[in-house]
Amino acid sequence: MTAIADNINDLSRQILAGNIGAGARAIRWLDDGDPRGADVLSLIFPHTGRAHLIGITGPPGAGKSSLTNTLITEQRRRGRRVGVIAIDPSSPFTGGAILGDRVRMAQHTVDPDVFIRSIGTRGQAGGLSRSSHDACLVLDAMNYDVIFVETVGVGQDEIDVVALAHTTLIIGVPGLGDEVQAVKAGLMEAGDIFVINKADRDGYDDTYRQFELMLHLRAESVSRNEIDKTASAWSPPLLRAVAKRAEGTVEIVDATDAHREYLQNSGHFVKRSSHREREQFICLLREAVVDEIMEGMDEDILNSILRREIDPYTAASHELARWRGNTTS
Ligand SMILES: Nc1nc2c(ncn2[C@@H]2O[C@H](COP(=O)(O)OP(=O)(O)OP(=O)(O)O)[C@@H](O)[C@H]2O)c(=O)[nH]1
Ligand SMILES: [Mg+2]
Repeated sequence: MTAIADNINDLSRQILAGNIGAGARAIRWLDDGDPRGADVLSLIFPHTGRAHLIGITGPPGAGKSSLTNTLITEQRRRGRRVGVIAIDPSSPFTGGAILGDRVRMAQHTVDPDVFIRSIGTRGQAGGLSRSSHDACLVLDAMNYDVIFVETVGVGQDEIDVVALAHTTLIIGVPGLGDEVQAVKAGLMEAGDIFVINKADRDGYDDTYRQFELMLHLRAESVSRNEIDKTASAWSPPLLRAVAKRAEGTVEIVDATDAHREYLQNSGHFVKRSSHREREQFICLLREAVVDEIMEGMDEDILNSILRREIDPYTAASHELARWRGNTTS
């Protein structure tokens, strides 16, 4: 085994050759905000854009990791190399969920064609989508064919992450009244494929009917919206699964494959990819500009706002004008 390179040129070459240690190092640099991470990214970026990104989300404990585990097996059976990014939104330090993921996907950790990474959010706003986007790029450069991104569908940040994938899987489970409501509110729009897991549990039929109804309502509102006709050409399937017995796995992979084909044939694969890159670019730009403005900001301006001497809109445009003056002089 070759040693993992310290310099960015060699490390990038190792990443492109699929070296797992090299990929892990780059992801860590990017996660830590180490500038070497961005340098590596600039070298590997031209070699990305090929992988099929599949987001998996749903309520806590819905069986997302168990399902991902069976999906990896089926993807491997179809000859594909698989990357997994598991996001732990709640506890970047304790890593409780991360440990659970490791256990549930343990059988794949010895397979050189499967790479599983867990990433935390480190608390910063927007950090979640940035770290997961960066990690996806590294895995993409390592030539993984399919990349699963697992996140708990509880907050807007998490929904944003999976909504940026090419294909978004929403996982529901029987008997969770409130969670179904949550799914209704935030996740229905984002889903390309819906799966009701734990179909061995009581209440499956009721949950199935609820989802069916929600999908029906969604389809109606889509067909009324004539703006994006091609988007309505895909009608999201509703599937059943028992992840702990690997039931429904083949059908789910058939569906993600069909969705990929649909995206490619309709030009939406490229569209979704560019939307993703655009979001990332704007996010980075916004962060950099705000940092720079804040750095030179007059502390008193905040006090002036608090004293009602100046309103926040005027204060913001003053600060922007000051920054512009500094950058153009
Ligand atoms: N009865 C039943 N239990 C299941 C099924 N799939 C998963 N479980 C169990 O549900 C629990 C949670 O599974 P996970 O795969 O960790 O769920 P998760 O959605 O990844 O959980 P978080 O990442 O913590 O939100 C575990 O105890 C699993 O064994 C299923 O199909 N049927
Ligand atoms: Mg999990």
